Amino acid sequence: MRRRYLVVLASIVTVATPSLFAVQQAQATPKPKTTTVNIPGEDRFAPFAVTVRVGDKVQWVNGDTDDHTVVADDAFTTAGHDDVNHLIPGTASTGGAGRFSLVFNHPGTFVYYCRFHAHLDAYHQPVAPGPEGGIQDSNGNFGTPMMGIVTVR
Ligand SMILES: [Cu+2]
Repeated sequence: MRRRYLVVLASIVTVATPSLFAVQQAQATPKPKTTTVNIPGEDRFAPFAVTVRVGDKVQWVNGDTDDHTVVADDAFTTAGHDDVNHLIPGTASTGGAGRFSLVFNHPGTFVYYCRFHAHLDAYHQPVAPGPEGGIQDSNGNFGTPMMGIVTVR
């Protein structure tokens, strides 16, 4: 009687164990997602800030007629992809929206800007280029650099 009980118990453990591991693995590694940052028909990234998980992809889609860039040489960039300097052609160049994507493999902050419509100042902060191509508000100020932030958790 006792021996039969042990055999039944061993069978349950053998059958149940693999499915328990499968459930734990599914929870530990969620399927990677793609988050899109659009460039509308003006000099900005929309949305300005996105938050993704480790392993996710961020895709930039340039729907503007002008070319734009994704540049990251910022001292505060910690999520990888330092020294990115990538041109994303506008619709006037290629007839369709240019695309560029990066996969983020560790947590941190990815601060980026467009080198045509912003640059870094002496403190590594993105600033608008001014009359040469900045976004001028109704008061005549060039205060909005074309930049964005990806936070990777
Ligand atoms: Cu730009």
